[in-house]
Amino acid sequence: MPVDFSGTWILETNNNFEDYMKILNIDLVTRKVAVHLSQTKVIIQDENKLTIKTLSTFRNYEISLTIGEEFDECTKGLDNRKLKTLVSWEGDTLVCTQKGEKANRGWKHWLEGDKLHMELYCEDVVCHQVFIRKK
Ligand code: VL7
Repeated sequence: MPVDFSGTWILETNNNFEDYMKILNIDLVTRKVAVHLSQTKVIIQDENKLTIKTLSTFRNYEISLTIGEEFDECTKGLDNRKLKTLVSWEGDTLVCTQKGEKANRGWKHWLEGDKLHMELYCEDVVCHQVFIRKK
């Protein structure tokens, strides 16, 4: 039985998000707004299918994918890049690689106790976010 990430998760800490946005060339005005946003993740996991919604009052972003199958991702409303994206399991961690213009780009999700962790990385920058489950 793989880990089930399904649920609604509220952002609690957001370490280094500013540098992650910078490395993606997000403009200053957008960064100033985005860095303070309350973000909510809605994750629906059904066997090898995954939908992840990242919601905020400013922008929303949604992906749907099959674990283990590469797909075309366009980060519309974020940095607007085209990526070849693959999400797979490494033990109980969901690991995503996003091949495109930027090197070493991707993210990871894992659970620790009742918290959802996420690492967002690009080039030499790592952003670490922790979410608590919405009651
Ligand atoms: C997606 C944003 C910074 C632009 C707006 C910020 C709006 C709310 O990739 C992500 O999640 C994965 C794994 O859970 C699933 O797609 C994180 C948010 C990162 C990057 C770009 C700033 C403008 C934040 C959408």
